[in-house]
Amino acid sequence: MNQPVMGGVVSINAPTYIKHQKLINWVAEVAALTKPDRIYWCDGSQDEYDRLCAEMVASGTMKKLNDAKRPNSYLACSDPSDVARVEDRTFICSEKQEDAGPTNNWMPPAKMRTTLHDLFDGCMRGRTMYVVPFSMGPLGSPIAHIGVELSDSPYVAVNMRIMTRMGKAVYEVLGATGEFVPCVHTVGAPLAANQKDVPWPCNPTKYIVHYPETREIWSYGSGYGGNALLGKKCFALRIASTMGRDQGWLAEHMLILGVESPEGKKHYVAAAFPSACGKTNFAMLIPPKTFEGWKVTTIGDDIAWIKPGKDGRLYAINPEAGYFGVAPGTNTATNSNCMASLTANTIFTNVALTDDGDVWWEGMTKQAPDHLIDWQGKDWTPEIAKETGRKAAHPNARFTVSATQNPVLDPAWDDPAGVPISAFIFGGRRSTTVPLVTEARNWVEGVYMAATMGSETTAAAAGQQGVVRRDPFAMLPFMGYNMSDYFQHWLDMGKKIESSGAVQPNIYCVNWFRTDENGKFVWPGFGDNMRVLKWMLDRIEGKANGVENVFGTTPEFGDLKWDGIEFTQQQFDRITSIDKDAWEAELKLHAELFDKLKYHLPKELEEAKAQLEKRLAA
Ligand code: SAT
Ligand code: MN
Repeated sequence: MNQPVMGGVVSINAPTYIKHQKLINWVAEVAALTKPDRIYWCDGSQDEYDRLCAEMVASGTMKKLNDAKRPNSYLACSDPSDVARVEDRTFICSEKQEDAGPTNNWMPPAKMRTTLHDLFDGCMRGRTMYVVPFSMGPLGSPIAHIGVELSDSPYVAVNMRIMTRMGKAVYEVLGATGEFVPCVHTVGAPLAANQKDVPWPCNPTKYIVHYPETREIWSYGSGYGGNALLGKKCFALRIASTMGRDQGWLAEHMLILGVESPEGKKHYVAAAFPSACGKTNFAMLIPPKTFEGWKVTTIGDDIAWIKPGKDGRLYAINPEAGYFGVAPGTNTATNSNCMASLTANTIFTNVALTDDGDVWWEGMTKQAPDHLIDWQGKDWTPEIAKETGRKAAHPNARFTVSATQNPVLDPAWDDPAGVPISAFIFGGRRSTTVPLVTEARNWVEGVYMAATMGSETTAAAAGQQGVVRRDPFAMLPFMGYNMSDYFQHWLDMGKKIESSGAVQPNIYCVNWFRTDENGKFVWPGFGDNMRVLKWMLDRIEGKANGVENVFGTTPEFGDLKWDGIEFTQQQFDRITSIDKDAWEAELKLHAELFDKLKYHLPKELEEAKAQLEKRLAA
């Protein structure tokens, strides 16, 4: 279906199975602006995936890994300047600035449209425009929503096939008049006649733009992850959060996991952590051996869409169909389910290549191979690393893999009805101050905890790493509207559940990341997080004790199950102690945040803060 240029105007030639004239017109309009050489309509088939990958191998964008080692898998290495989301280039262009709020970059839509019009004019010259139809959520589910991404990156097309339900069947759901979110993406690197392409085209100028009112996404200049796979953060969080505000549901930066006790009692919990804080590991957790009979299963590892059910409870689906997870640090000890998922049919981005055509990243094995080609294509040896500190894999190197390869995928992961949520967990990366686990005494206190969450920044976003920033609900980079209105939306959801007579999910705040005087993590994390999870579930079931303190309810040492680990009361105190001075300083930061968010800031949260301060001073 590759169509040649005809008289300078590309032939649209939509497949006859597409009945949606508005969609076809929109594709024609974008093609007229961006001026690709060809339009290719993706059908989502395996054949097509294999063909596009083979083309990218031929063009140098990807390397095929050794089939004997890792069948049907590829390595793509990006331009060194295009390795993470670009938050300072991400815009929410609502009509009114206060609707984007103080945490988002904003520009009036009309002004942004003019800027983008100039940038997109001819931006796909010399390239193919891929039409990528996708469903976020099970095809045809009442909770799912459809998007169509037009992109000049074949890397985007194949990644979207793994990350979403992508292909021809989407057009059946759309019919002649169905709604879809239009997403336009370009790497911003048009090719002149006979100009040779580079392996990873991109542009130093970047724009990741959302128009919440018209529900459109325009992305310019990057081929990487959340900047380019527009179903993910752009649609499933930024645009979906505004849809959720308008329609009474939640789009959250949360993993969803199922936990089953030895007695066969099952709960689902949703947990929000900032990018690169271990959501994928938590979602695939393997309980310690001594937790015989406990089972953890995955619904999703990054995003949750949560809607009230007829019974008043909250039901969650994973809108995605794959995982775009952080590779470095992943190994058979930290996440053996993940390692098992990655044995085949995986796209790796920015990891290192071994001499026998496999992949490697820091932390994959105790001992690094003697020689590698690093993510920038340079020779790498442990000696070179020692001397220069150069990493073999980029710290934000990723894998893209289908959820169906996860050995602990929950049987309900694809259930259009979703799963009922018993608890919400909010966690940041904090080397000090925040204790291991705290249960909110009520919904408002829980919303306060989530709203004031702080976290040390990671490599998932361009910019300085390791500095504490407020990251409310782990949604700071992903909010599609005013953060204070979002807090209000959460408070309203709580009231709605309460008035329906259903039990509200418990809310917990956790911190796996407190360090000792040598900067080493005190809590072992990973599988041992099961100990905290079990306490939460026992609390929900009314079977576990805790003590009330200034912030909420916390377990004492004896309230957690310690079989199979040497962890002392002293170590426990280290990660649960509350340092009054540190908390006074912390509350000042909450005050700073609230001052920034004062427009529409819910009174209940100010009251929650005042009560906290009173208790802390007592
Ligand atoms: O680059 S992504 O946004 O897809 C990953 C992340 O930052 O969570
Ligand atoms: Mn994420």
